[in-house]
Amino acid sequence: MFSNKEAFKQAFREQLVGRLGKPMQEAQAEDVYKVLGGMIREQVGKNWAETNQAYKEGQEKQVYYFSLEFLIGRLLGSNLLNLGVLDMVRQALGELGWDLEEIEEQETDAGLGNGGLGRLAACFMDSLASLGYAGHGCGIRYKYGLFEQRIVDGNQVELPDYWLQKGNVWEERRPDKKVEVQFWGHVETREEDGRLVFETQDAETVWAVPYDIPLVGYGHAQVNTLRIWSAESALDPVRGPIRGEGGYYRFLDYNRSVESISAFLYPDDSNYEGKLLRLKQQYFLCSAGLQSILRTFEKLRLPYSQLPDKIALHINDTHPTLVIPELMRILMDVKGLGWDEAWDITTRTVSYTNHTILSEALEQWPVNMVRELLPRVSLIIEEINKRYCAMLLERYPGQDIKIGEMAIIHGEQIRMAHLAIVGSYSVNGVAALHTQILKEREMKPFHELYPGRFNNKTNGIAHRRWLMHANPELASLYDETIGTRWRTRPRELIDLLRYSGDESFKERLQAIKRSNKVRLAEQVFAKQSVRLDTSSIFDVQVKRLHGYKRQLLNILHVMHVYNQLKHNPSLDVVPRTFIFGAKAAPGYYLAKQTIKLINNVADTINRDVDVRDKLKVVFLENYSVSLAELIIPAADVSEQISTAGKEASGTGNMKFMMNGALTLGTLDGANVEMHEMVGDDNMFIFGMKVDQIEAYYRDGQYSARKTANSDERLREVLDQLVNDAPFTRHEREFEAIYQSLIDHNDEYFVLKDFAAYVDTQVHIEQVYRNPSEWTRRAIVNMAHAGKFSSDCTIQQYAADIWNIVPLQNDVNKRILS
Ligand code: 26V
Repeated sequence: MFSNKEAFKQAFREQLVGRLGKPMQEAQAEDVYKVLGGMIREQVGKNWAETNQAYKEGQEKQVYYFSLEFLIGRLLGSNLLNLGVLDMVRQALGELGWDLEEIEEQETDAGLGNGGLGRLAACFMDSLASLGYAGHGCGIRYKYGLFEQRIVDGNQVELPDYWLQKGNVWEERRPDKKVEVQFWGHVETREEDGRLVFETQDAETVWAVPYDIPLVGYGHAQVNTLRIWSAESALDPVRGPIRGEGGYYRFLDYNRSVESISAFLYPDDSNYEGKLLRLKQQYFLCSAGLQSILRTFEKLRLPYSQLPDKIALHINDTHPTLVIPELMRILMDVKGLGWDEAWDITTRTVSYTNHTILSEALEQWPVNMVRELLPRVSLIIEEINKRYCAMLLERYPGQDIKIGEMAIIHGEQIRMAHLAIVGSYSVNGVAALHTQILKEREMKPFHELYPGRFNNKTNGIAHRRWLMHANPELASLYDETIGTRWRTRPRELIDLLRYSGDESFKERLQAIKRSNKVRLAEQVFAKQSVRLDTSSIFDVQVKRLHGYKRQLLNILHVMHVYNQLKHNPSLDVVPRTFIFGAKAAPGYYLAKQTIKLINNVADTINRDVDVRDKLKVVFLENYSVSLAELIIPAADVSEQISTAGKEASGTGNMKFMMNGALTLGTLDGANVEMHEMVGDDNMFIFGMKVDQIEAYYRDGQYSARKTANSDERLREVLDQLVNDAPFTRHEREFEAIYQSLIDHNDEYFVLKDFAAYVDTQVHIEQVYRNPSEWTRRAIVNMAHAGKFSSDCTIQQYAADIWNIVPLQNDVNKRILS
């Protein structure tokens, strides 16, 4: 049906009419979306079934990526692209009077993630499938994804994101594959044939029901699976325990409480809270995922000692760390293996990625909570800790403090990162600098104990979504200029370097940037009634709102630019548009205040006719994957300005680079590697380095107040946070921000880096005045961005961690046959 355009049109018409039960002319965009999605889904189905059949034979080692988050966004466009029918379908629909972009917009984003960590998981799924690896995702089918953000009077208001309201054409519910997950109860032990047997009594059992989403690769026939789990009550309404008077209502109440396990995604990605429901979610995912994986493995009829040869289990941060004790439990209690053998298998199967060193985000679960909710798993964790500490004691006799620091259980808390390190064979950081900090500081004693276990895998992004799909004009220009091989070998983008002096190529790039800016400006006007000047510099910071990401530094600079223009109206500046997009955790007061500040500043500036042609500020509501796809291709300047040492990698930085924006950044996360590739000339680096920051944290010599007092520009903007003009709507409105900077001594060195930031912004303006030079720098960046394709990252995970190879060609052929 997709072999040629006419056949597609024919099939499409038939299906649309069949679905509508009325003439085609009456179809709405949503109908078209549903029909098209259904057709794609059906087309994929055959290859999916064949792939699963091939995998069942057990030749390929399977990777399972466990993650509490998969921020996949929309699938229609990327599926069309990966199936190689995007252009044909766009044309066909056009001939039928439909605009594909409008159809794509009918799809609700699957926002099952907070930010970088969840989006990375989604990019990895794309690369695994596109490179022909047998790699799958294992997650939770949250009924509500990350909240929808509304801005009301400048404040963030959170609305539930009921993304499934209009149905989900991609998923397949698989009730036949459901498994039981147990909570609560108590453990009884008895001896059987000289072995200790553990049994959990009076546990509460819930159903985990999987929904499968096909993962289509680009240029590969095989289709992998993202399996997301939903919690359902296992109570029998007829024979179950809840009967009698009021029984029906209690039955419904109970069902709802079970369903709450997969009801929503926790929206705080930077602050750990020991919430029981979150622990339930984590165990639910680990137990359900493992059971289904082991069921598949058992069909191979191999001994469990071969599990590590056939299966790799990867945990995305510590959130799914319970995979480790849960695998131990199943191997021992269900499969009858002894401790040593189970431990050997587990630690040869599990690998772990660390995504943050922010101490406030490190997970620790109260021993008591785990003991009650997961009594058997808790015994296993205690045993792991006991054996591990005994080993430490042997190795470090008399060093009790060190052993306490390294223990898994300490002060009645289970430190999940320690459990993840001890129970896995590989621990990786997500950028070179981050890994170095892990090895030399944060996890130093572990690195000394297990030197071979630590490694770096710098993050990457799916260039198919972030370049080919988000910026099709740019992608076509590349095809024309260097051929199409970069689409599957992104490092070949390096060939663009040859055109860095080619003026006609530069002009075409500039035209594409302009048209992307126009596209964004149209949307901004439609949604927020703000008119953007598309010849101004689009200076963009889009990412979660957090103190360490320093949106505050950005907005203080904007305030300063405004002040300058007010003091000196004839000042010759390059017109600028500052664009923000960010969601704040609902309980993070300072982050929400920062959003309010940005909106106040935007309001004041955008209304002021004095600066009308020079300055605009917009805060884009509800930043999401699909909004990112619109914003990033339109950016000139990419703001990556975290306090050095705090941003593990960043992935937005890579998306902007790939779309030809120049980075204004600190030497943090993957910025460091970008800088190594493109050099000082092609990036705007400023601010303190990790070592300097470290030194200040150590010796306590930093005085924010002194820094503020010695800089008139800072005094002025700080004053404007609390005085009643021009950005505040009432006196002391931003007192809390002021206090965080002055009274609490500016934890993230916003004031310390202010001067350097301002200078660098001036430098940016100078370079922008020379379009040819600006574009030359953009080309250098785009040419080097191929290294940041997640294809490269996944190849390294495959070779160094998972020990897998791509599907053999004959399997591919069979799938196609
Ligand atoms: C942490 C927590 C803490 C407990 C409550 C729920 C929750 C949910 C998510 C997270 C994740 C925080 C870690 C994270 O997102 N790290 C980001 O990972 C990106 C991908 O590796 C990386 O590029 C960013 O620099 C890093 O901040």
